[in-house]
Amino acid sequence: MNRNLLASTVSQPPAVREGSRGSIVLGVAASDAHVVANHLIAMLLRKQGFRVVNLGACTPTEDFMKAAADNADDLVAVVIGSLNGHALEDLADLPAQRQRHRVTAPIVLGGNLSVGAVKDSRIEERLTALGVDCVLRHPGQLVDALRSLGWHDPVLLPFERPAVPALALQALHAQELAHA
Ligand code: B12
Repeated sequence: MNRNLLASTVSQPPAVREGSRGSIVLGVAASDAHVVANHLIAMLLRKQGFRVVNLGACTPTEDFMKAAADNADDLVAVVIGSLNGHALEDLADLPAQRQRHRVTAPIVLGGNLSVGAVKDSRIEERLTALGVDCVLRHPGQLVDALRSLGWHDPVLLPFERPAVPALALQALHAQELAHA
């Protein structure tokens, strides 16, 4: 097979801006004014090496999808927070807007997703039916969730480098020395 043709058929990871693990479009759902968790999550993600496009509170679904389309070249995910309990209503137009702006990146949702002390047990199922790919409880779960959604991390931060390969190499080296 022609080399160029072969290269073009092999799926390539998205181009990533220098010094970044990729872009994340972040914000809070349309009717929701709670900003504290949003600011903390933006800080956390930036510290973890992501480029964050933070749309802030009260962001209509269409704005999330427009920003996703504008940043599609290295987009890792669209991360939406919702605390006031109206996630289902706020994201009702997600299927249409996602299709309209041709967004293929995963949609991650987190926060306090339904109203009242007794939570709607079918909320995750309903949100998934709208096209939400992943529902999380805590922002600390984000990086692992992104990996499980198929994101290929271009950067391994020092504290994330697995210790096992280094130890395995040392053991192999010791074995080689013993047999020398
Ligand atoms: C501060 C506050 C407000 C402030 C917000 C100020 C501002 N600009 O941010 C004001 C006074 C404006 C407000 C208004 C309202 N609020 Co209010 N508010 C709170 C309060 C006291 C704290 C929220 C907060 O900032 N916490 C700090 C952050 C860091 O923690 P957190 O929000 O719990 O987030 C954690 C997780 O949820 C999760 N998380 C959050 N977002 C995301 C996103 C992702 C992607 C992920 C993975 C995880 C995640 O991670 C965080 C860390 O663990 C909570 C009660 C409480 N004690 O939690 C109520 C609360 C959120 N509010 C509530 C309500 C009902 C309202 C109002 C509807 C009240 C009213 N009748 O007007 C309005 C809604 C306004 C609107 N349009 O959204 C309810 C929601 C209930 C529900 N969902 O069933 C709560 C829980 C109070 C309650 N017990 O009833 N509120």
